[in-house]
Amino acid sequence: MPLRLTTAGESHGPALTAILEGIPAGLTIDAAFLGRELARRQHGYGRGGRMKIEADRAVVAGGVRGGRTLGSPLALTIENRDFASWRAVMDPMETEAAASRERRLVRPRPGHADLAGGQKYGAADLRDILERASARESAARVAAGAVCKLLLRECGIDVGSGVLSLGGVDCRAERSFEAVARVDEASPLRALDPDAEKRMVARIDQAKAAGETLGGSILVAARGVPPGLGSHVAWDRKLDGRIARAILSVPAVKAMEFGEAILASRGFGSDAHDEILPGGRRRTNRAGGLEGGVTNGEDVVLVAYMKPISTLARGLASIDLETGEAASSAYERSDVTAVAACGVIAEAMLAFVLADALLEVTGGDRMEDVLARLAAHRERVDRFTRGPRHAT
Ligand code: EPS
Repeated sequence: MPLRLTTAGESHGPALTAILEGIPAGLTIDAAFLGRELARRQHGYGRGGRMKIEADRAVVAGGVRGGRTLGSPLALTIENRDFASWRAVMDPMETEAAASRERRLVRPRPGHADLAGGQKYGAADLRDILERASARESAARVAAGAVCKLLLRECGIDVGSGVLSLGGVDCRAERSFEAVARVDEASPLRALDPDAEKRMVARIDQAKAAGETLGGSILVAARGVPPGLGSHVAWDRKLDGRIARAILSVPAVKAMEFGEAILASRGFGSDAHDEILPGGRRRTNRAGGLEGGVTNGEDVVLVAYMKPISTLARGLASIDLETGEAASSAYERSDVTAVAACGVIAEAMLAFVLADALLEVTGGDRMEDVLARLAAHRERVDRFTRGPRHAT
């Protein structure tokens, strides 16, 4: 696994950092593209006050010179503007006791990492947990994912997403890359169906008025993926498992499926599998582009399911860890929903795993080598599939 990604940083600390190691030398880094990806993550009807404070921008602090990667680890830093208001509580070296006491979290939110993290790390102040568990961390992943997307783009691979359902309102859309490519990026929720989107907006207004939150599902797809990424030979090399791990690591995502997996589980085999046409293309893509843990050349298509955000204005039954008594869960501020943002984060994670699997096949210290080896790989697979009569 040639690519490695580590992020660091707390939600109200000074900054978020991503270290991305394994990107070959000679990849052009488009700073404007990184900025656009971060802005996409901030966008979406139903986001809370924090997104009005932040204007996420990635500062490249390592691994790039004159706009081109060097082959060394990339360091990407995103400043937390809100840190200015939180310095007394969140300064890495010196905090103020009175302010920290006032901002202490002792009433864990069901669904968040608060209680489980507190039990694990023995945190007297659950803020020690929430600050890292906050989905703010995903900004660092989106910055690193944008670099992976730039690499994939040079290789002819595009990744996109669109909201498929929100708060029980479903889009009418086929599960394909085309559906994702049609999404209006400027629309309130980046939904796959503009009519359903209007009802989703109304549903968010309703939820907000009730102090509630909402979840939903997102269609994520990649086009141009060569056959042969991942492998059937060992459980931990199967690409479906690796993608699932990355997608389920996105905050609040509790389930995912490839292609039409849930529907397929209910019917006959003949309704589940993708018949093979001469040349290797498929009649359908119900498998979502993966068979045996290996890409088959069809678009990689998956649906990620996000639970409603766990910070509810109306509160939920919980406990006060100072008294041990029953209490309502804590609330400062939150998003009503972040399904649109979740899609952008899922894209970043899919881009990371695909770039990793691609580099396994191509190897290469330099982009030039990666591209030449990828072209040779695509040609060999094509010859193989067309059969010996077409071999040159
Ligand atoms: C988020 C920043 C957070 C939350 C949200 C995601 O900012 P703050 O905690 O300052 O309001 O808005 O995180 C959650 C919903 C959560 O429950 O942790 C972001 O940048 O995406």
